[in-house]
Amino acid sequence: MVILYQLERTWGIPNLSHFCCKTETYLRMADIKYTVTPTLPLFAPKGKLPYIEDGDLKLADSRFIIRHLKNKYRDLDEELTLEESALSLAMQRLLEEHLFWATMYSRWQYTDANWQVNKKAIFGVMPPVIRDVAAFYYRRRIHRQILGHGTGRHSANEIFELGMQDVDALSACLGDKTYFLGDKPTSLDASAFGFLINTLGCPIESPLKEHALAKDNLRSYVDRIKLQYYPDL
Ligand SMILES: N[C@@H](CCC(=O)N[C@@H](CS)C(=O)NCC(=O)O)C(=O)O
Repeated sequence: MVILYQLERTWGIPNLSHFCCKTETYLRMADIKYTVTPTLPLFAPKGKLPYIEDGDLKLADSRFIIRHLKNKYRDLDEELTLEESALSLAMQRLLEEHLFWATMYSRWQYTDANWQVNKKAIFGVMPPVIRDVAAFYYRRRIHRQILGHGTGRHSANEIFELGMQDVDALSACLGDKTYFLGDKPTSLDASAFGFLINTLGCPIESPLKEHALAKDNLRSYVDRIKLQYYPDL
């Protein structure tokens, strides 16, 4: 049985970590049995969540986890053509290596109101003094990551302009299809759901969220997948 280590659930969404949500969604879409253990990145083998245990195997990073799940349990991408596989990879990179940073900026840096919501969700369970110290150091760490990626060197308007381009591309790619690559879910949908719900479906306010909410197809895609795969939420 797979044990998924991820952040505690909050905000009425599967996970406030895009990557944890992606991984759990793959497990559910592929109908793989698993249990969840809430934890913090501090305790993860590579310092980031998610990671899994499967028997003697401990594996970090959603990409390696999903590769393992495909090999051992069920490959949601097995029917894709080479061209579809290439598109899937490119869109996942867009979601995970680009759009991700605009959403991180929204949560950790953009406004104090967003930071307070984010802080409460992640550090709220800690005792007051520890909470403030942990939040201060962790926020500094994430600011450095956003800067190191390059996103943090731009103005808010520029960051959201770049994020909106991603949202436009995702909306155009989905069109009126049920899933990104047709009528069956693939690993791209696990990723897209994880990142889109964390853009338009969480209580972090920004022009990027507004822009994504204005895309009817993305909004109903997220609602549909949430309803279908997370009826327990
Ligand atoms: N490439 C990794 C990225 C995982 C990742 O960035 N996880 C975030 C949570 S959304 C994390 O644990 N960050 C902690 C940190 O960077 O300190 C994956 O696909 O799993």
